[in-house]
Amino acid sequence: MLLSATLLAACGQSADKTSTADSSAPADSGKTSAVATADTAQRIGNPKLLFTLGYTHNTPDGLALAPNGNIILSVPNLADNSQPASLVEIVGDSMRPYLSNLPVEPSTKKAAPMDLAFGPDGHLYYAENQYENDKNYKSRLMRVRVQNGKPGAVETVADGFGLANAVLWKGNTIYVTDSQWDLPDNDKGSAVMRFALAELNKGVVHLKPKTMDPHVLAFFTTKVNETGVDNGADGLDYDSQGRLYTGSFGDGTLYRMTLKPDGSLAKQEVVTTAGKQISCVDGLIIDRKTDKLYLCNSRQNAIEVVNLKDNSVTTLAQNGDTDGTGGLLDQPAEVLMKGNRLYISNFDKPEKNFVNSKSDAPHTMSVIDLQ
Ligand SMILES: [Ca+2]
Ligand SMILES: [Ca+2]
Ligand SMILES: [Ca+2]
Repeated sequence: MLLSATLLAACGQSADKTSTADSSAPADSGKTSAVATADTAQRIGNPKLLFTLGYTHNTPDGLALAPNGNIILSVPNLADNSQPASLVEIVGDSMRPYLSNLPVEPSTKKAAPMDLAFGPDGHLYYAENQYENDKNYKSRLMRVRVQNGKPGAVETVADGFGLANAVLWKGNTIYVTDSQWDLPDNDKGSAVMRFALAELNKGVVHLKPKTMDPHVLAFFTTKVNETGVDNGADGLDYDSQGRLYTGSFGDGTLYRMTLKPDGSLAKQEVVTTAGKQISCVDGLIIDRKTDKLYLCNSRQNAIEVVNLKDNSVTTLAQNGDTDGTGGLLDQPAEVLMKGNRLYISNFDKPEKNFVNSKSDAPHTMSVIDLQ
């Protein structure tokens, strides 16, 4: 029912635009663009407000399901990093502090936690994005030691990332996207890295920037468009067959990676989607019961659903420029599914030519209850 309604809404949008163009602005009819602007974006779906965060938590991002059923949210505060970054815990419809004294990177003096996930060892791992503080490979993969359900010491397990972004555990391997992994002859690079838990337990792994480091599983090149953003591989998850998916933040390309039994890369391919062209991929999650991939289209204030059985795209929710009041999407960055509920963090830190025009209060978390 929900998808039917979405399709009908999408059809209605096209019909309206066509008739408007025919009657009053024929010269513009060719500009019925794939990229919605603030003025033309149609309201689709019904995201609801979960809660608002104060200015001390101005940029919510990563989401991880904890073993006890609560959700851990990272707050890198990149929109206003005069406020320290932290991790908070979502309990029911409210939040409470989880870990507030994250270790800063020694040279930037900032912490910047992005995506996060609990490992098979029970500890919590988070990617760190120092790229906006220093582009010289200062980002890290961090581990929060968890004992009796409580967060304890935080330690570096790998460093030398350009912009560590999403993390994903699958068995005893952690996969990490680096949205800015460049090579000497390619400054539009990004990568999916992989690390075995056993290796992380031997000591800090030091990546070798601007090389095809042995931890690089797959490498990508961003096609820079009118946003000027060259960030590549971003969100990360795997489907019911164990195939990995990531998407490019800068150009919206969705990629599938098939692994060999030994974990090395067998095949890397572009997922050619049917229907809507996706212009930007931020955080994503796959419901492995249905093999539907839910992704944040940060640029268009939208949550898209890709049915991996036929690669069709439908828009679950979308709205124009907003401050996020009432739970409207305000540059969604990450999605997490728990039961039938989709949790959405609103990053609200726009780039050029994004529907979202400015970072503004309220700072918000949204939810969509799936049917
Ligand atoms: Ca770059
Ligand atoms: Ca806002
Ligand atoms: Ca906004």
